[in-house]
Amino acid sequence: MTIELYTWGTPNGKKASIMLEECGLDYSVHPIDITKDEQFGAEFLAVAPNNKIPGIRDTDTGLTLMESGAILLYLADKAGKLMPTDGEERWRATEWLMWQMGGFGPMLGQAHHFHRFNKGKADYAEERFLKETQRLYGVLDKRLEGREAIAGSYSVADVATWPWAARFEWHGVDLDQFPNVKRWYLAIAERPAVQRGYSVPSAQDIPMP
Ligand SMILES: N[C@@H](CCC(=O)N[C@@H](CS)C(=O)NCC(=O)O)C(=O)O
Repeated sequence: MTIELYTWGTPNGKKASIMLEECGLDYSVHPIDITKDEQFGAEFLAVAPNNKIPGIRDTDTGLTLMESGAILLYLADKAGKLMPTDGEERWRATEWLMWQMGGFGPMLGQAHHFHRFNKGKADYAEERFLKETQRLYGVLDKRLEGREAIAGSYSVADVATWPWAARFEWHGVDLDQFPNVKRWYLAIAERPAVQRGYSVPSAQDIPMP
């Protein structure tokens, strides 16, 4: 196996497994059960010192990497796939990958924390993160108007963003209100590599709006 993937069944973990499937790279899966604090174990910390999944080790080179955005760029580079090599599309893919890493991930994650798991404990936080989630979906919907994929053609930007959109029920989003996102979401859900990658480390059905 070329890539050892340390992961769990969350959006950030699924980004990496979907990317590995899309790139057709050989990989082995090491489940890190974050509900049992396995992310604090020494073996995992040697790969991902921030104690958050996903992490990878490339057995060809010995390189270890944490941070899903960096992992996607590394795999794109290694396989020569899903990252435009030049021109505006390259920078759009980079821009929207950063948008996902800084917004459409952290904000949605906070919405899950306050709205789904700790409802009623902090009204201000619930309202703030649900509102921010709606705003981010509006931005994505506008970006996808007249486009099949975020950067033009399917890229790391879509691989990063899609698994978070798959949690639409958790952050209280009705995809019918974001028709371009819904069309994009359903098209990507049809991809065999996405279906395989979504079921890592264990089988899971893709949520359907
Ligand atoms: N910025 C990181 C975030 C990773 C992250 O938040 N991972 C979560 C699961 S989605 C985790 O491992 N949480 C365990 C913990 O917080 O202890 C990335 O994109 O890789």
